[in-house]
Amino acid sequence: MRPDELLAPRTRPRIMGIVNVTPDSFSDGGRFATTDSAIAHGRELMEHGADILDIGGESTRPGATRPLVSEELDRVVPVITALAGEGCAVSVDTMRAEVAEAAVRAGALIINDVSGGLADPGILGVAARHDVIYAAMHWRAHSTEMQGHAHYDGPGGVVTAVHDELSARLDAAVAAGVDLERTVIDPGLGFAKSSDHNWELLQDLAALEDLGRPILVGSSRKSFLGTLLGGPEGPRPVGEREHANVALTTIVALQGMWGVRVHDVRASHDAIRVVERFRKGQGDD
Ligand code: PMM
Repeated sequence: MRPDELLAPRTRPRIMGIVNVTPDSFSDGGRFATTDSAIAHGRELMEHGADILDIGGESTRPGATRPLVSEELDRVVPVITALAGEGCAVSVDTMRAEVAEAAVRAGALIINDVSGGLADPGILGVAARHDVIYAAMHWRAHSTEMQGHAHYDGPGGVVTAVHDELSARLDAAVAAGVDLERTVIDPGLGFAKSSDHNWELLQDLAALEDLGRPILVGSSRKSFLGTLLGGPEGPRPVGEREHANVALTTIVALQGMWGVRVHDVRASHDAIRVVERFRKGQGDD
């Protein structure tokens, strides 16, 4: 698979299946922490309909402490080597230039940088030097402090701020030599955002379209779904948010977005098939 094929227009969103090789991810922490279990999980997600496997070795859950670079490399590189070697389209979820470089050498086709180049600007140079896609997410600060940055007081609120800050990240990427045609943008649900901010962004994803780039959305198992579904006893637990996420996949697919980043690939794949069939109109099968 070439990067161009991953970006080519298509009638349904790409499914990016999440493979977190971390002991402490908020949603699946520890379950796929070993190389072998992560590879097996990646294969299973491909069978369930994933188009891309997003492999990450750093948890970005609120308050998480960062792993050493060497730890992150040890977690992701063997998994990427194995899965890319089997022909899977692999994305690396990292904010670090050194990890991105090693991941691309191991076969990753996408650098998924949740910081949009803010955490380690050298990552933009890595994307520029290699023939890969650079996915820039909206981000303001590392996990330990990000919720203190959830303020969007300017005109247009969170949607305008995310639009303008992503636009600036694309400018920075291009200035570093990244081909704009090889970029993807992501509103960064849950990153320096309150629940209401996430809903406002979901309601107005189309506002990001004038940046002219494919849009990736990651809502899977995030706490704003737990808040929505929770009751007096507290938020709905992480493992019981999937049905709500499938509803969001449906909404995102109906809006014609480029991709969804999800844990339960089969569930979102089913939703996307429903949207595709629904759109075909009567008379087709
Ligand atoms: N969310 C998480 C991690 N990486 N990458 C992109 N592009 N978009 C996201 O929304 C995103 C991401 C955090 O979720 P996880 O801990 O369940 O992987």
